[in-house]
Amino acid sequence: MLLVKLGGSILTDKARLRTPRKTAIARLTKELAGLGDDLLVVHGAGSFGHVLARRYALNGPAKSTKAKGAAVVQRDVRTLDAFVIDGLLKAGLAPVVLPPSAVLGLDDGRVVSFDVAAFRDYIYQGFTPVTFGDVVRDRTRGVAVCSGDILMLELAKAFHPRSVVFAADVDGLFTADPKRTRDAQLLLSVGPADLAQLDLGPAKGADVTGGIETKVRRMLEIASFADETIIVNGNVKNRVRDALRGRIVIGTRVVGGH
Ligand code: IP8
Repeated sequence: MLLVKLGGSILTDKARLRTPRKTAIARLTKELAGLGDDLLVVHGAGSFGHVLARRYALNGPAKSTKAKGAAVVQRDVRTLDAFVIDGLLKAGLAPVVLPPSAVLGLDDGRVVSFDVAAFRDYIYQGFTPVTFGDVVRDRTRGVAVCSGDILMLELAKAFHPRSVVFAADVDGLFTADPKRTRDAQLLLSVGPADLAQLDLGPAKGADVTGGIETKVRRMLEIASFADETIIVNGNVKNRVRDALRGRIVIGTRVVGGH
């Protein structure tokens, strides 16, 4: 089993509301065809999710007014998902959409239900399940934002993938933000003990689903359920494909406490 997350920053222009990067989506979806193993695809929300989720305070406390904002963001992330599905169909795969709003429930941000059988059954039938960052029901908050990273963790726990690949818009994890610090060094591997080396300060314009620290901690947990976990640059042609094929590529290997 292979598990990939296509980050929202490569699929969309994160600074412009609802702006897909269509060429990148077409190329990346093509890279996911012909891998010779079952595949689960997760993608981020990018500017189809984060901008309005913040504006409508969808991660905040329960309020009767949240439903309308949530419905808009749910529609928007499905719009982005449709571009991904289109690409996967053109690449010759049989994608099936399993939206978190339908298959996952939270309680104060923690997963309390997840319909893993839907994923298992579709895989068995030869489909490629696709899911994404979404707005879902939450027992405490009414509704809440659910990052695609949460789906990555649930799927890793359930399927113990051979390979997990995170496609980012940089080469991997760095000692500092590579977009702001010129001498930031790429980390070839990161484990729980390396957290202290990272400059985990609040990133500018951090996602509504948390900053880099939350993401790295979750990746370490995901890595503990997989044989190999790597963060690679999805903007570089064939890097995601090669990483999923098990080739040695530039990136940061994530080593969880097995
Ligand atoms: O981009 C965020 O998912 P992510 C989901 O995978 C929304 O963190 C709706 C902002």
